[in-house]
Amino acid sequence: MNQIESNKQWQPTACILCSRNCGIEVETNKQEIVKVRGDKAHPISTGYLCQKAQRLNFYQNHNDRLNSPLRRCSDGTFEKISWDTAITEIAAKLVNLRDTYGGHSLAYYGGGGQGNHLAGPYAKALRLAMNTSNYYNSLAQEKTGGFWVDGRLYGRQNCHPTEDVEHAEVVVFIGTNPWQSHGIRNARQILQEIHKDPNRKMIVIDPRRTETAAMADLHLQLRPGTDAFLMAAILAVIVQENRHNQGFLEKYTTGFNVVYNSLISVPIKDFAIKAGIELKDVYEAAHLISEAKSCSVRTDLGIEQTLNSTLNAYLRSLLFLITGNFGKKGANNFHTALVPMIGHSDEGKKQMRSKVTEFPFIANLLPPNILPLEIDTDHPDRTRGLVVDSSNPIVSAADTQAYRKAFAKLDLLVVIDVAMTETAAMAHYILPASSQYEKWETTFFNMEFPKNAFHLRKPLFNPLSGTLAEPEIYTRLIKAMGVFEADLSELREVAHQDRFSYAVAFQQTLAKYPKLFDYAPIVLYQTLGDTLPEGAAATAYLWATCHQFAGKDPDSVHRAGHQGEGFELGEALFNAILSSHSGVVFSINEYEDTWKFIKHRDGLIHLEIPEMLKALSLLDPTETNLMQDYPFVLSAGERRSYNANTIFRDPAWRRSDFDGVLRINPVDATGLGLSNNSWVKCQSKRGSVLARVEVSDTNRQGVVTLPHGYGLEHPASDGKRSQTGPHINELTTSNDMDPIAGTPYHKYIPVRLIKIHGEEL
Ligand SMILES: Nc1nc2c(c(=O)[nH]1)N[C@H]1C(S)=C(S)[C@@H](COP(=O)(O)OP(=O)(O)OC[C@H]3O[C@@H](n4cnc5c(=O)[nH]c(N)nc54)[C@H](O)[C@@H]3O)O[C@H]1N2
Ligand SMILES: Nc1nc2c(c(=O)[nH]1)N[C@H]1C(S)=C(S)[C@@H](COP(=O)(O)OP(=O)(O)OC[C@H]3O[C@@H](n4cnc5c(=O)[nH]c(N)nc54)[C@H](O)[C@@H]3O)O[C@H]1N2
Ligand code: SF4
Ligand SMILES: [Mo]
Repeated sequence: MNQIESNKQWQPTACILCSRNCGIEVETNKQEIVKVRGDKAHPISTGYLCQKAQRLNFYQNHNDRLNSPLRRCSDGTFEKISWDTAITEIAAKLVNLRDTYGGHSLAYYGGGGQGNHLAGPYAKALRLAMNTSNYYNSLAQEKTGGFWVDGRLYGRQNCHPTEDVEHAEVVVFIGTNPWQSHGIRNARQILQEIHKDPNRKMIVIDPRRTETAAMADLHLQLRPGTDAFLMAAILAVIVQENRHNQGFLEKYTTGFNVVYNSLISVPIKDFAIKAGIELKDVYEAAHLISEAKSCSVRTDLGIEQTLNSTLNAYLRSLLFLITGNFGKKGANNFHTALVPMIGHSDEGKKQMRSKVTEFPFIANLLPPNILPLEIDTDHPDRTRGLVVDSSNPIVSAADTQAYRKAFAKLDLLVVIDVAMTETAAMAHYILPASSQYEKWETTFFNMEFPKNAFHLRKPLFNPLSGTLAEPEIYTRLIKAMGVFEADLSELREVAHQDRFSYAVAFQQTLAKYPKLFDYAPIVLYQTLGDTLPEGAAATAYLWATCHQFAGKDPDSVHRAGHQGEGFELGEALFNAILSSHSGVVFSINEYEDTWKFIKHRDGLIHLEIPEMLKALSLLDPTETNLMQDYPFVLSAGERRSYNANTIFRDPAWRRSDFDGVLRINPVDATGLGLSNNSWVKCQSKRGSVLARVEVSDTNRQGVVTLPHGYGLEHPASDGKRSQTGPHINELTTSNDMDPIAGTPYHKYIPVRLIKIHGEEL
C-alpha cells in the first residue's frame, strides 16, 4: 500500500463503538485521530454522533496494541514469531485436532465486534476448513431467544423485525436505555422529538429511572425480572377489553384463538402486584398501545439477560402483533440485509446440538454460557481447540472463573485481536490484526427499514507494522491447512478484462471445482481483488453479494437510485458502494413489502407457540426468586456515558465514572450505612468485586447496578499492568441461563453488599 499521508483534511469513516456505526469525519496527524465530527453525508446518521466518538484515538493508539504474532512459551511468557511460523504451526495444529478427534473438537468464538464485519465470510470459510459448526458469539448472550421466537412466528430465525421508532405515535421501550446505548438511529435526537411532541407518547419499562425513562410519559418502574408478568398483564387487558386488532389478526395470522385463551385467563391484578406496578398504570399502558394509530416496541438487554428471556421475546412480539402494529409506518417491520448476519437453525429432526451439553443451535450459534462446559469435561467429544476473533470472553462472557479454568485445558487457543486482551493472555498463539482504521472495513448491522444503507470504509492509516487484516490472516490459514488448492491464474486474467466475462468465468470455475464454493470469498479476493483499488481486495466478495441482492430485489435497489437491469444493476450497486465515502442507500422498500419477508408457506404469522404458552401458564406470581442472604438484585452491565464494551482498554479514555460506580437507592444505602464514595464488596454466590458507591434515587429499591466493560487490565507507561473497575463476570455463573436460548441472567444476579472500611481496601 502507498504511504497514506498524514492528513489535515477531514476524512470520512465511521465510529466503531456501538452497533449504530455513525458516519464520522476525522482529522488525522501521523497515526493519530485528532478531531472527530459527525458526517452529514452519511445516509442514516446524517451528522449525528455521541460523546464517545471523540475518544476514538484511545482505540487506535494505546500501550496494549499488538504488533507481532506471539507464541506462548512453557514458562507462560510470550515470544515474538514470524507470520510464516505462526500460520504454519497453527494450521498444522488445527488439522491435527480436526483429523484426530473430528471437526467438532474445534470451535470458533466472536468474529466481528461492533464495527468490523468485513472478515465475516472469510471466518466462515475457516470454520468450513476446520469442519466445525461450533460457533459462539455474543449475539447468543442477548438476541437468540428472540431469534428462536421469530423462527416460530415468521418461519425462519433470520426473519428479523426492526422498529420504526422514528415515526411511531406511541413508542414502548422495554429493558433498554437508548439515550446511552443507542440501539436506535440518532437516539438522543429522536427521543427529544418524541418527548417534545404532545401528540406522541413514550412508555418505558425499566427498574431504573434511566435518562430515557425520565423523558417518558409513562414509566413503569417494575421489579427486576418480572417483565413476563407485566407484559402478560398488559396483553390480558388488551384482549379482555377487546382491544386487539381482529381485522389484522384474521388477515395476517393464524393461531390467535389459542393465544387469546391463554391471555384471557391471566390474573391481571396478581401479575401487576408481582411486577410491583399499580393496576391503573397497567391499564394505561394497554390503552395507549391499543389506541395508537401506530406503535413500535423496542426491547434490548433488560428483558434478554434476565429471567424468562425467551418468553419475554414472545410477549413483546405479541404486544405489536395482536394490536396490528406490523407492516406499516411507525410500527415494527422486517428489514433488508445486504450481507445477512443472522442465520437459521432447523428444529425437529435436523436440529444441530452441541456435543457435550447437547444444547441446540439457534440462528447457527451456540451460547457462550455453555462453552466452559463443552471444554472442561472428560467427554470424548469435548472442545479441544478454539479460535477467538474480536471478542474477549474472559471478561465479557458469564462466569470468568469457569472460563479461565476451561481455557487452561484447551490444546489450542488462538486469539486474533488488535490488543493484548485478558483472553489473548491465555492463548497459545496471538495474531495481531490491523485496526479498523488501518484496513477496509464495514458493519453488517444494517437493520433499517424502509430505507437501508451500507457503508464501506476506507483506511485512514497504514497498517501498524507487524499486523495483518483478518481476510489475509484467514486466507493464509486456510491455504496452509491444505484445503484450498486450485489454479486461479486464468480467472485472475479474466478479471482484468471486463466484469461480465469475469462473472461467466467465475461460475465456470465453481462448476469445475465444486469444493471451491465454500471458499468463494477467497477465490474472489485472489482474483477480482487484484483489480480493485489499492488495499481493497478483501471487499471483492461484495461484488457477488451486490449481484445477488440486486437480482433478488431489483425494485428496492432501483428505488434507492441505482440504475440498470440485470447484470448492470448489480454492477451499479457494487460500484456505488466501492466508490462512496460516506455510505450508500442500497434498498428502499414500501412498508407492505414486509409481508414478502415471511417464510411460512402460508405467508402468515403463526402466533401459537406451544412452549411459550406453556411457560406463560407456569408463571407463578407467588414465587420468590431471591435467595436467602442475597437481598439485592444486581443488574450487571449498565450502559453509561463512558463505557463501550471492551473496545477501549486504556482507562484514560473516560471523562467521568473512572472506576465504574455501583448505584444504589438512598433507602438501601442508608440501611447499610453507605454514602457516596463509600466502598462495598458486592458478593454473589459465585464471587465478589469491590466497587465505589453512588447513591442514586434513579434505582428502584432493592436494585443495584454496575457498568459493563470495566475490569480490564492495562499497562501504564512503565509496563506495570493494573485493573480498573469491577470485573462483573466474576459474579455470574454458567448455569444461570435461559433454558431455551442459553442467554445469561446478567441483569438478575442476587447479591449482598458488605461495607468496606478504608483500611481494608
Ligand atoms: N454507552 C454504551 N453503549 C452501548 C454499549 C456500551 O457498552 N456502552 N454496548 C452496546 C451493546 S453490545 C448493546 S447489546 C446495547 C445494549 O443496550 P441496552 O440494553 O439499552 O443497555 P443496558 O444498559 O445494558 O440495559 C438496558 C436497561 O435494562 C434495564 N433493566 C435491568 N433489569 C431489567 C428488568 O428486569 N426489566 C427491564 N424491563 N429492564 C431491566 C436496565 O436498568 C437498563 O436501563 O448497548 C450498545 N451500546
Ligand atoms: N455481565 C455482563 N456481561 C456482558 C454484558 C452485560 O451487559 N453484562 N453485555 C454482553 C454483550 S451485549 C456483548 S455484545 C458482549 C461484548 O463482548 P465481546 O463479544 O467480548 O465484544 P467486545 O467487548 O466488543 O470486544 C471486542 C474485541 O474486539 C477487539 N477488536 C477491536 N477491533 C478489532 C479488529 O479490527 N480486529 C480484531 N480482530 N479485533 C478487534 C477489541 O480489542 C476487543 O478485544 O459483552 C457481553 N457481556
Ligand atoms: S458510540 Fe454509537 S451512537 Fe455514539 S457516535 Fe459511536 S456509533 Fe454513534
Ligand atoms: Mo451486545
